[in-house]
Amino acid sequence: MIFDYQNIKKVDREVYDALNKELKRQEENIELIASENYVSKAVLEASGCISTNKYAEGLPHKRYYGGCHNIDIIEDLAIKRVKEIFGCEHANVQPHSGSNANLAAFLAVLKPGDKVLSMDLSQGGHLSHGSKVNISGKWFEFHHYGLDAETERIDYDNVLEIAKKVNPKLIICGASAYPREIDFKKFREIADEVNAILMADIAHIAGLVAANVHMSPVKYCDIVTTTTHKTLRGPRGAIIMCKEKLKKDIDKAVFPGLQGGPLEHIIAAKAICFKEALSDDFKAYAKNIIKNAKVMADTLKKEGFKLVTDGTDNHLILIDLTNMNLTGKEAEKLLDEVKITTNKNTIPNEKLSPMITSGLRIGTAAITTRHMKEEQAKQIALLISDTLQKKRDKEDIKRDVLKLTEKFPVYGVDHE
Ligand code: DSN
Repeated sequence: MIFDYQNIKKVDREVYDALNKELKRQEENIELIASENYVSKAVLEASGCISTNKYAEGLPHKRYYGGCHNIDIIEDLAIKRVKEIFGCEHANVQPHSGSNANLAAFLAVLKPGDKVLSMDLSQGGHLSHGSKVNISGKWFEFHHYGLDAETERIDYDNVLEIAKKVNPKLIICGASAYPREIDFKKFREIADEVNAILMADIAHIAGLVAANVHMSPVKYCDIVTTTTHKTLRGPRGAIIMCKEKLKKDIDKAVFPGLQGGPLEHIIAAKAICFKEALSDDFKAYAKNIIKNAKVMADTLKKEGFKLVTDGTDNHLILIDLTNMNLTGKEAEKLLDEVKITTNKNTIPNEKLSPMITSGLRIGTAAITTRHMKEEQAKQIALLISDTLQKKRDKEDIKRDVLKLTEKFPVYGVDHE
């Protein structure tokens, strides 16, 4: 039994107790962290399966270890399914994480000191896209584009202007906190004008792209990286897709360039996630993620909240709290107290530190997995409003949260 943990209980009571508490938290809380989701029981089972025992350095059928024939079947399936979902020419399913996938992509096409253009972290970009505290920012010369001050959207003319000035070897499109559709075709045109390689990091929107409810970057980009655990709803990990011409460089960069043995149990879980993502159910799921986000955004606006870009096209909403006399840190804490889980986030032209922030990021991937629909999305937005605008007693709100999550179980199993 997947949540039985009887063996863990026998060996390690402390870990067992913490796992049970975490199971209870995941069932009871409303999960709104835009980068989180709940995997299926099949994906969960594979994540803890016997493939964890196997070394399989190399690629299917070209390994540095014996006994890999069963592992090869699974990794072949994962690669085949990625190609089917996204229509890419080549896929490597071994990166342990999104940051590793990005670093491997850099290793494949850049030399230390090369120039790269990406979205600024404080405007919605990602740490591994050249932040000074990350290896990417230390080893490469990163330049950044931001958002238009008025619309808070990507200004493609401005990106082109910066690209012409900087002349980067690589341009990265893709973000961690951008609520609007990204136009990958426009990025291709910009990259072509300055003769740059184009890479998309679609970690946040991969599930939406897989279900064809967001424009796909695959046709336009030389390299596409993504984590597998956000809207794609797979295990914690990542993949890299690329054009045939970069296949060898990407594969060599992942191993032996950056990683050793692939996590074959996680690759099994990825293979299952990709099978799930090919289903009609998943397509309906991705549509519902967006519907729920739109209802939540509209309700929050009616309740007086300012949203970055005034709404959303995808799974996430970025609330600008500057008119609420609240910081992101305070809002996150208030919501935590009523069992609604979110994260503080910088907003465009942020005045506060990343540990405080003026924004709050929320996303609908996880609530949609537990089959919540527009009615519940609206209810959750009202619960957020009640909490942050202190309209009702906290204990009262918490009771409503518990009632709601009880009606929409995640795994539907008892915890101690
Ligand atoms: N840390 C992830 C997020 O929350 O967006 C990105 O990797």
